[in-house]
Parts: sequence; C-alpha cells; structure tokens
Amino acid sequence: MSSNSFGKLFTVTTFGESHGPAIGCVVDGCPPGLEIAPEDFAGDLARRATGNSRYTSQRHEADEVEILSGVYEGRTTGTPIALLIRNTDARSKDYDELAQTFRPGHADYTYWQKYGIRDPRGGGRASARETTMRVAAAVIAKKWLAEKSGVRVRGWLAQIGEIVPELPDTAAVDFGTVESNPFFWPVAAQVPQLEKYIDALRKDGDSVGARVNVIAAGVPPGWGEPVYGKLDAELASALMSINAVKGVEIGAGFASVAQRGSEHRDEITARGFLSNHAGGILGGISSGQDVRVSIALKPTSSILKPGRSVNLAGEEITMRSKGRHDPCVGIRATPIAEAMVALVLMDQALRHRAQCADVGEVRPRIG
Ligand code: EPS
Repeated sequence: MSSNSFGKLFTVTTFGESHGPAIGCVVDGCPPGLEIAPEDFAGDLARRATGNSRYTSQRHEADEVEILSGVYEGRTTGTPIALLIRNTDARSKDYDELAQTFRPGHADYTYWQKYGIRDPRGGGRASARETTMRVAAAVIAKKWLAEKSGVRVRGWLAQIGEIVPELPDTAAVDFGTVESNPFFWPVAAQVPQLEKYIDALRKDGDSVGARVNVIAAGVPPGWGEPVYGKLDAELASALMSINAVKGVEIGAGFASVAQRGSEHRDEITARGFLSNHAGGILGGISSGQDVRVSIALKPTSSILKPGRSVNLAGEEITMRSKGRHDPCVGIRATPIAEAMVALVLMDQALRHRAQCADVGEVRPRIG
C-alpha cells in the first residue's frame, strides 16, 4: 500500500493496523535539539483515546509511546524518530462475521475492490486507530512550533448533529471549557444536552456526524508555497485524509458563496485586519492572522441498526456491526484535526525557512 507518508521536509510515515501487534510512525526531518520525552505524548494521546467516557468506543488501549530512535539524552538528534505504540485491547472475534460482508458506508468494500484482500479485524488500516500516530507525530510538531514561532494549535467540537454551541462568535471560545468535558464542547451549560443526545443515539443503535473547528494562532506571514503547495491546499489535503472527513472549510469556507466581495474581503488597517473571512491565508500564504479551518465528519458507519449489504458471494443480506464503536467519531476528532494542522504548519515552516530565510522581515507588517 503506497501513500502512507506525507510532508516534504518534515515527513511522517505511519504504519500498522487496528488489530495488529502495534502501530507506529517514522518522523523524518525534525530539527536537532528539540527536547522530547515519552511523557510529552501522554496528554494529546489521552485526549484522542477511546474509552475516556461512555460517549466513545469502549476499547481501552494503553497508548504508551516507545521512542525507538532519533532521540538521545532527551533531545532530537536530526535522525529519523521512530515511535511505537503496542495494541493491547483488540477483540478480533467481533469481526468474524464482518469479514464475510461489507459495512454500508465503510471502507470495507473499496479496500476489497482495490487490493483484493483486506484485514477486516477492526477495519485494519482503515480504522481510526491509525490516527493515534498522527497525534503522536504532531506532539513533536506542536512543541517545535510553539518553541520556535509561538504557534498554538487548538480546536473544539463546533456541531454535533443539529446541535451547535450557543456562543456569540468563535472568538468567544474558552479553551478551558473545551478541555473540561468529554466532547471538547465550548459551552458547559449544553453538555447535559449532548450527554442525553448521545445516550439516545446509542440506544437507537445509530450514529451522527459532527463539525470540528481548529485555530492556529501565532502563525507568521509567509508560510505556504504557491502554487501547488499552497497552505490551504495542503491543509485541505491533510484534513481530508482523516477517517470520516467529508468536507473541509478554510475561513468563511462555503459561506463565501453567499457573500459580497465588500463583505468577504478582510480590510486592512495599520492596527490589523478588520475581519478574517480568509481564514488567515491569502494566495495560499499565511497572512499573520489566525489560521482557521473547519471539518465535517460523517456519521460512524459501524452501527447496530440493521442495514442491507451483500456477502462475499454477492448475495443480498441484512447485517449489523457488532463491536465497540463510536456513536459519533467527531467527539474524538478535535486532537486529530489539530494534529494534521500542526503537521502541515511544521512542514511549511521548515520549507519557508529553507527558501526564504534571507528575505528577513518585510515592511509594512500588519497587526
Ligand atoms: C474503530 C473501531 C473501534 C474503535 C477504534 C476505531 O475499534 P474496535 O472495534 O477494535 O474496538 O475502538 O478506535 C481505536 C481503537 C482508537 O484508538 O481510535 C474504527 O472502526 O475505526
């Protein structure tokens, strides 16, 4: 299987299946001298993990990172950093029946058509388990971005089904609140409503979609490579590669369709831009404003509600997905979306440094 690597100067290759012995990644191109310890990974991996609440899959993985290479006496050496996480709670018998059919809405059918063979246990490589290594790799990127450029990448759940946060605007998001509930929801008063909603969904054997927003603050102007390596193009590609993502918006996104130019353009003053419909990216290059992205995640396809499919002989059957699935994959997607944004920014930062370090600071600098 090809295309398991991405990035140009800061490259990440992930490997492993949901029910194999381990999952892992190799991060190449990390600048030397960055302090990294196994404990650095615990926070974000726990934010993404299953089993943190009754609202996600009840698979309980330890998600402990082993650093196999690239770090000496606690600092990166500039050589490939290999990270490994052993799978400790796979329950493959849940997938015995699923191996004989294709879950409607799942990658089962297309993997089968493409490769003529598949590892059905836990969805194999198509499982959201793979996103663990994206989050692990991004711990390194987030740390470097924060230390070198003061960049901070943070996200929140911005819609689940029909429910939206009751907030005047996204500038009002309090990240303390986001981190204090299992949904990454920015309004504490709505959390009981979400709990009831997910409990009812589970009882009904169904699932629902979600939207996750991410803001990268502190990105300096200049990151992004026109024309085929535009920052927004690479963000869209990276975010779209997350399991279940069906849409990506940058800034005003699809709302731009109904806007006038006089509204959409972000007017410029000596004190800064007057709005941010561009999502912090103009011409594929960061403007110095917050980079703002949003993703749409489809409802989980593995659900208890019976659905029609065919078996390997092509006969029509009715099937239901057993196992420990998430009623809404979006609930755990915030750290994953942050991770992909951070990985793209880190790669673009190094690429900008490589080509344009001699340009220096250009006047006027807005904001
Ligand atoms: C997943 C199905 C479930 C989840 C898994 C993603 O796996 P299993 O059926 O083996 O319990 O638990 O998520 C993780 C294990 C994880 O770490 O994110 C799927 O079909 O994508």
